[in-house]
Amino acid sequence: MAGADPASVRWAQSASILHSNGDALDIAVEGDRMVGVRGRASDRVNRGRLDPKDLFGWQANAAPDRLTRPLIRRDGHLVETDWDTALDHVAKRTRTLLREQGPEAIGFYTSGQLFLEEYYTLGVIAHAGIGTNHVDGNTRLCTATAAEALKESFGCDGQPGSYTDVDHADVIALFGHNVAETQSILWSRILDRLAGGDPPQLICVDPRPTPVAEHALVHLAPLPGTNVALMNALLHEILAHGWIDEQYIAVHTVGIDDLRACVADYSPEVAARICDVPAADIREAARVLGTARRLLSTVLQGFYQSHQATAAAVQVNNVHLVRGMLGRPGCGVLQMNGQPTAQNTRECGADGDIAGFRNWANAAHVQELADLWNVDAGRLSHDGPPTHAMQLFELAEQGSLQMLWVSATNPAVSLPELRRIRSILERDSLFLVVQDIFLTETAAVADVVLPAATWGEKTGTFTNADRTIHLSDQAVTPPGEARSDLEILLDYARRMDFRDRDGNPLVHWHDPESAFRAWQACSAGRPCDYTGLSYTLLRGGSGIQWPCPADRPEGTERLYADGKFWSRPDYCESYGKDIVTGESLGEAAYRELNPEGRAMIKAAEFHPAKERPSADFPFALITGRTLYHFHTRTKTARAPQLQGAAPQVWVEISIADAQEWDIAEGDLIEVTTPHGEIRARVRVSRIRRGVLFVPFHYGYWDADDPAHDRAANELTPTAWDPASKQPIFKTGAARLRLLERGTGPAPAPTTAASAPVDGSVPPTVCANALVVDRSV
Ligand SMILES: Nc1nc2c(c(=O)[nH]1)N[C@H]1C(S)=C(S)[C@@H](COP(=O)(O)OP(=O)(O)OC[C@H]3O[C@@H](n4cnc5c(=O)[nH]c(N)nc54)[C@H](O)[C@@H]3O)O[C@H]1N2
Ligand SMILES: Nc1nc2c(c(=O)[nH]1)N[C@H]1C(S)=C(S)[C@@H](COP(=O)(O)OP(=O)(O)OC[C@H]3O[C@@H](n4cnc5c(=O)[nH]c(N)nc54)[C@H](O)[C@@H]3O)O[C@H]1N2
Ligand SMILES: [Mo]
Repeated sequence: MAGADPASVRWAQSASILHSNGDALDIAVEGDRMVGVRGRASDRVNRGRLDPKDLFGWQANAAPDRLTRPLIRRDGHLVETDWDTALDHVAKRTRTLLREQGPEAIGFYTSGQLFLEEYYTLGVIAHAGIGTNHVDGNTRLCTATAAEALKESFGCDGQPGSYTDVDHADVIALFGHNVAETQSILWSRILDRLAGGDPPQLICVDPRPTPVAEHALVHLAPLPGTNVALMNALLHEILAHGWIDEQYIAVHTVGIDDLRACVADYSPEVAARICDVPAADIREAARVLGTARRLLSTVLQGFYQSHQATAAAVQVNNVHLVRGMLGRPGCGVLQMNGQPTAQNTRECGADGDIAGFRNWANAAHVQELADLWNVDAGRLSHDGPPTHAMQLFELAEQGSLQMLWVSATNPAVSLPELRRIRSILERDSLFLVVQDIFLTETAAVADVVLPAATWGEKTGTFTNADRTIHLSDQAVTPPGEARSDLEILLDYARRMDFRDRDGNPLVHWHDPESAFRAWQACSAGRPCDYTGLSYTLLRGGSGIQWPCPADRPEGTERLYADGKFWSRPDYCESYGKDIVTGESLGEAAYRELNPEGRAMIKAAEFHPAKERPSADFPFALITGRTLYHFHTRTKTARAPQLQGAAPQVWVEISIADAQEWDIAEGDLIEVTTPHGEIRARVRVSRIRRGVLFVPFHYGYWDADDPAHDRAANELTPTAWDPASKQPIFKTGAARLRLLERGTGPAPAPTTAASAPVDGSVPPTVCANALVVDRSV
């Protein structure tokens, strides 16, 4: 808040929008300008702490290149226009397509970064207004596997654990989760425990030397794509030693015999060969997991975006089920979220689910929604779940999807195999609407660009990874003519004149609070029950964890404390799938498997990935994040402290591989896969041998460097997990070629998993003094 006069500052309540941790903060406002942020000490999640992205990222709101007017494509160029022209054009195209092709010509691709009220409105417009099943979010790239793993094990989405489990656990196991860089405040909470009187033991499963790995008692660094083999060996050891809760298994679960039979074949030696991890380390990790008294596990993209994603994530749930470690302090599973509001996309049915964790395959659930919205159930029923993102793009490629409305996501950088994605987005047969705050790589090829007001400029609620709901108040006026995503959707609904069965407006709310109330009605009686909440309750104190039914407005800390699951056949969100093939089970099979609504132990054999290192492509390629940037950097590149700390793409390589290939810190290399190539400077790090890591933050819409040769997704394959349909960003094969010797170190941070082995690289500084430029 440097530069501001404390006396003239007012504070607006909010929470972080740059990760899923849900760190509560207040935005400082002077006049009508943001001048800083401070953590909210009263909040259960962060107790006042903030991470670097939160401390500096808000500056992007005031970037001079914000979109301030709608744009429309004329004669091949995007030109400024007014809202009436832009939205009438969109509404007219919608009506023409509905008349000539039907609802399935229209699709929506949204985000994990809007607010709950916006997703609910979008879901109602798409499903009940248009009647299309083509609705998904970038949550497909992010937490589709989290949701799927929860449905497969517990019958329903919903995080069993709570962040307070960190305070009680004696073992914390992190599976493919670099929490130190991606949820730094949760990591601070773990560091507090490590520095305290009764420190927990950490288990880390990650091929990179993350800060978590450095603090771990056991660090397992498997070859990418082999998580299932490793998990099966851990379960093999746990079962073989009888480190299980027989009573819990007998009373609360089904499926233990299948698991026993399956993991019998996965001795630590077998897994050691597949994963290239010492068998002794697997034994030691299994002992720690098996003898923990209070075990907390977290799972994230190292599992969700790797080969056999759902199958691997479900095995973590299995560890907790066989050990009876759920619903008690310190005993939790967090199938993590990544984006700040991903949980809400899922709850509201703006992704591949329907609203309120209802089951699309259960006619009674579809009827409930039809009754609530007062529309014909026939409009909402389909013979499959909502279309997944990769399929949306495939339909556009084939030409049957002719209008795609993209909100708050940048697929031209974040989807796999970008060469193909670009060609789809640029197709003449696709009418592309992009709703964003900047002219991104995706917006640049749109037919209509709608300028959104964002976090801090609009009011709404969102829910973090441990089910904590926060209110985010409007702090300042949006720039120019930018409008909140909710206002844009409401205006579109008015222009489309969507009506219910009685001829009344289908979307009958008019602002955030009335949208929230509409959602509350939809959530009533479902697991994500919000009926006990209100904006008033959420204002002033701490965030609150759902379920919050009317008789429990203080919320619920842990799920399944009573050993009862939301998995009864009539109530569950999904009838489940074969977690290896992805085939749906169907109602009859589910009723037979789980008539009483218990937790389900589901086993999975390991199968090797299709794309893996070979003579032509000798390295395993993985991609991911760094501490200082958020995704495609539309916000963090506009905060000088963050951009300065990680200004340009790099590629991490192990010491042994660097020696073998005669490559040194700072050299420029070309990385090639069967799908494309990029150029990047080399960071020699302690990453495991045989693996290259490239951060995916660096797109190609950059005035200083507009080339298509640095985005990690030039390299990734069009491939997804059969059960969750989440794209596989973390199991590929690559080769490299030296282009030019370096003259200095790679532009990679020294402070985290990308730390150099070369001690002479100057340390990364993320300036902590902040100067507000008052001249703008
Ligand atoms: N700083 C920062 N924080 C963020 C974000 C951001 O962009 N920047 N984004 C947010 C979002 S949306 C998300 S989804 C989360 C993601 O948070 P994380 O999942 O923690 O981040 P990633 O870097 O994608 O991947 C985590 C780790 O997976 C490991 N990994 C790769 N392949 C494998 C494998 O096959 N097996 C195993 N066991 N591990 C593997 C990588 O080495 C990496 O360290 O972060 C959130 N927080
Ligand atoms: N190779 C590789 N690819 C990956 C991943 C990986 O690990 N490796 N991770 C995947 C994951 S987990 C994720 S979550 C995705 C993220 O991928 P994206 O969603 O494409 O990334 P973002 O940069 O967060 O894009 C969000 C967009 O929304 C805009 N925006 C921000 N706030 C608002 C708002 O309030 N309203 C509107 N309308 N727009 C707004 C931003 O300017 C930005 O353009 O990437 C995925 N892609
Ligand atoms: Mo994500």
